[in-house]
Amino acid sequence: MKKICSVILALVLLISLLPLRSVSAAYAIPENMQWWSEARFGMFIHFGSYAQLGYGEWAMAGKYSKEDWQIKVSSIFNPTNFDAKTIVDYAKKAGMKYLVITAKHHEGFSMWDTQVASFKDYTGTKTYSLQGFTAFGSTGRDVLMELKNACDEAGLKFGLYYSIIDWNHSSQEYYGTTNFTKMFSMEAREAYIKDMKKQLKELVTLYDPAIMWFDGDWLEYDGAPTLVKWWAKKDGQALYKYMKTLSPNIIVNERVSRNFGIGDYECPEQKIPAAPLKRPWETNMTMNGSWGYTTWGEKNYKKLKTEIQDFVTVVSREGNFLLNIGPKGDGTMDTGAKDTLVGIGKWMDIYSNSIYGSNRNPFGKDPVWGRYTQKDKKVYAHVFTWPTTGKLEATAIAKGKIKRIYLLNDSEKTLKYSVSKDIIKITVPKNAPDENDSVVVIEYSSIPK
Ligand code: H79
Repeated sequence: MKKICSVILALVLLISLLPLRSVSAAYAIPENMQWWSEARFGMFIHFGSYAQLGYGEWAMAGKYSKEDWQIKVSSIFNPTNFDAKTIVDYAKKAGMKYLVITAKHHEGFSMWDTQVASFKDYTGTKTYSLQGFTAFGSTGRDVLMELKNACDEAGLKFGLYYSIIDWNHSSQEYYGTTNFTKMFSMEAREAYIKDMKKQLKELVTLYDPAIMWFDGDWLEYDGAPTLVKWWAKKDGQALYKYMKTLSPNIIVNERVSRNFGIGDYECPEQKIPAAPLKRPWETNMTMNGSWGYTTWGEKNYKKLKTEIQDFVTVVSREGNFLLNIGPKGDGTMDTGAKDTLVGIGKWMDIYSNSIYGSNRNPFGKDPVWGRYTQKDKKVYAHVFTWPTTGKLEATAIAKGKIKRIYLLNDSEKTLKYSVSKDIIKITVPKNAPDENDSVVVIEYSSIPK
């Protein structure tokens, strides 16, 4: 009896010491976010009157009065070469499945024909919007609707960005880079929040966006509102609820009031988390360090390799990638943006099966040579550094039965391999099939639950 007991004890000990190699369980994805979670890749567009200065979307901050900015910048905004179809074509060819464009950024210029009375110029007579304040818009052009229509036609989902802070609105003013705006009175605060909600209702009614992407909420404040800390957690919770009453299936990011767990997903900005987060997430990133168009950004585009590997890294941690373009003042994209989109598209043409609908790295830790994604019974080995030895060492899913191993760019041909313990040694060609990320598919016939 004693002997049996100690054998059992030894067995239990042994099992508990074995490395955990089962497929990691992901968080549940709600029904309305299913498409978003499978999409994995979207286009962010920062476009507003600031684009013509080539100084980014923060160009107004601390440099122009409301009046100056309105007259010298917004009133002459004339993006005559803006062509929604071209932009959506580039997005689609890149493999992007959704698009989010700035309806209103911090400087407060409405890119749609808002009828909410308090969004006015400094004289209080003209509506401060593309249609109410520019010759371009007064002819009836509506760049948001043009994009929405192009998206519908191409089968992309359409989303809008909306800034909670508003450097132009009469309720508040720019107040430095820690608080961003300051309210003039508590009554002004109440009235602004009401009007902001009216604008959001307009946006939902006009464009029926699939995503509402908030920003300008940085206070992370869980207290009673003051003139400086005027946007608090409670306001974010109320805003989130309000959006769902306007449109039950709309997807709302966490920036209704960030870092309180509100909203449908987290949005790390310009960074990739080291591991999957505890709920759905999306990294938003620039191609060149700038959101709104900048002259210096034009010469500062990241390498295609970096873009593709960042994208794959995000997907390997079960995130989405929202990659930004900042069209120029005339509405056209610069060469760097176009080249990047075309380059990613060429890679996606061959490798997108390893991206759409795929899950996190089932092993947790990244392999030394790259990343893993997984979908159904396939583990995709994304090889950033191709082996010089002709052998790739990959991790096997414990007790999984391997069916076949092949290159995603040449799926007819089977690769030779051997398995020892949990290491699969795969014989691969001498040269990397893709200089940015080659994908080896390890297909299983069964994977234990
Ligand atoms: O819309 C884009 C940015 O304008 C907005 N979010 C993305 C999606 C944003 N990014 N960071 N911030 C807002 C917070 C402000 C950061 C700042 Fe600065 C750093 C303010 C002052 C220093 C960046 C550099 C903006 C102005 C100078």
